[in-house]
Amino acid sequence: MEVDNRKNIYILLIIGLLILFSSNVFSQQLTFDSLNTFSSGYDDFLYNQPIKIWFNNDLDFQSLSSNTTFESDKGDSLIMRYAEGDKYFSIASYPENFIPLDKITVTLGNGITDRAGNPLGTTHTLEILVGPVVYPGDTDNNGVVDERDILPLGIFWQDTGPMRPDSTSLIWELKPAHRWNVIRATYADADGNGIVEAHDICGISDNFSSTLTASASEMNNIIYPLLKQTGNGFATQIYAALVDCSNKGVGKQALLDILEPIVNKPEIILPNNFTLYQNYPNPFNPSTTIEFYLPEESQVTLSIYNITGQLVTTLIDGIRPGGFSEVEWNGQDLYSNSVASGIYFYRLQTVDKTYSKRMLLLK
Ligand SMILES: [Ca+2]
Ligand SMILES: [Ca+2]
Repeated sequence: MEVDNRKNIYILLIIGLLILFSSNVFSQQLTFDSLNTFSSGYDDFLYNQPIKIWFNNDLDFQSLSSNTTFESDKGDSLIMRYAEGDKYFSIASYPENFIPLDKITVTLGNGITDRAGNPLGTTHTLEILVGPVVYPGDTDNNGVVDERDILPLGIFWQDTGPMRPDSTSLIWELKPAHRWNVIRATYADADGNGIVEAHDICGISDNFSSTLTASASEMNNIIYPLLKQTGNGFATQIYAALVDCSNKGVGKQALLDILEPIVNKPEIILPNNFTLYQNYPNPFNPSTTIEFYLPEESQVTLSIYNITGQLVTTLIDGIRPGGFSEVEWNGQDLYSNSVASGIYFYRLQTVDKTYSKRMLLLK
């Protein structure tokens, strides 16, 4: 009899505990958990997948939609998606992909509750970066694959970063990528294997445009920094890798022709004198790059003038090291106003000499 009574007490106790749990007496505060995604370990999101925002409990979606805001820096159309009984909701881009390198800001208001009515309590602001996309071989990310794309291989030679999800494919299509520390290095990894090395030359070779567009002076600007950065070994290695690349179109032969003289004759003949090169692109809109060569460290001024000889802006006024230098002009005057279409002159002034060239801004 006494045993039966004790058994009944235990059963009542268990039922009581079950009631307590089911009425949420012990349920937790709602907390934001993580941006728990496919890309864990990286500080950005791929542009073609939704951003998932996780909590510790199932969400009350009515409270969610009225307490959450989200916006995009680059003009992405954003939509919120959720499903009943989930601990997360998603932010996706409408219609399909985020704009590369966009910043999405999501604010989780303190009025969000879980399905048991527990509030979030504090507000969270999440800034989420979207990753870049890479066209294999366009290592300077200017939309064209040409000999200029060799240069980033030299600049970022042996740099490492996250592999692309579709690593090693060189097919000419947008490839989602994770950002490297230096964003420009992301594009230099043409094959997406996580290191800038000799095989990346094949991305340039496979997707080479049919036109060689760099002038001889620009070639100096491609070759010289390559050697300065890495020595002749760089050229030898990418030349050897290039020999093994597939032979698509004119790219492989064009690149072999460019690299052959470097491999066989490592001494590059540098200009003896101050040299001011033609800007590129030209005509341009809205910005263009001006390059010059100084045989030694020099005091220089580089200014832009309009057709009537009035000063538009000064881009450089100071001491520059010997070697090649470049500066970009964004088509703005001293007061950050965009200037009108027309002919402009750029003038490089050293202590005892002046050089000038003209260029065309075409809007
Ligand atoms: Ca390019
Ligand atoms: Ca690579």
